[in-house]
Amino acid sequence: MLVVHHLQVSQSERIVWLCEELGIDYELKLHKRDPIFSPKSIKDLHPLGAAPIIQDGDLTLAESPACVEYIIHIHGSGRLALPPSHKDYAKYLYWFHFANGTLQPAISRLLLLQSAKLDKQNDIVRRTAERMSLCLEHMDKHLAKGNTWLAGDEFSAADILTVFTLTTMRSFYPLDLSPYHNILAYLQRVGKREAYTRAHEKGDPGLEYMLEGPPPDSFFSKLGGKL
Ligand SMILES: N[C@@H](CCC(=O)N[C@@H](CS)C(=O)NCC(=O)O)C(=O)O
Repeated sequence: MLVVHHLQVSQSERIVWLCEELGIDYELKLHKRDPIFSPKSIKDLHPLGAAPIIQDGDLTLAESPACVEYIIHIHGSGRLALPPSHKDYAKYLYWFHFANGTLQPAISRLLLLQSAKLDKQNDIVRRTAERMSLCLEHMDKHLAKGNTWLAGDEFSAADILTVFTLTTMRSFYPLDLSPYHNILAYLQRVGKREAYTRAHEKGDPGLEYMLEGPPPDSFFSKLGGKL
């Protein structure tokens, strides 16, 4: 049985969502942050102690895109991955890798700089914020060109990898998506997917849905502002 370790309020929500979209059998193990980083139960599973982590027989695997590809190809008969013969294969590949190669690092850098309490006018802070805006404008324009989903007409693993950065990650860094109307319409489509709602209720029951423009409540403030 495939086991999915989900650190609550984290990017491992992607793997829960993937399993729900594929409708496969899996065992979900929930882990709570302690108080912000991984608890010992996650650290014991993998040298880096970061979620997601999946286990399948003797295999223990980390890294979101690796977990996604493994589950799709080993347990999902290739569903939600566009094959090389598909007309939108290159689009699929691009957005699949954009999620963890560009978008998530961009917001993570902002989060780090926020923690360093640098002035907003600091050159590095300004350039990093501009880079984030460029990423969002790029995605917004892509969605405006009639792309219902990131790879075109078909919902795919590229969407599953991307949505965390646009939603739950904003409770760590207060990104305002209000100017990006096409991203907001896209997030509304995501919110209507039953598998997304099921994953949310199983993985993070009680956590607000962060599908609207203004930044959601900060995760840190929910912890009483303490690190
Ligand atoms: N590149 C990894 C990053 C994994 C990662 O940093 N996960 C975060 C959750 S958002 C985590 O486990 N943080 C807690 C910690 O590092 O202690 C992936 O895509 O899976």
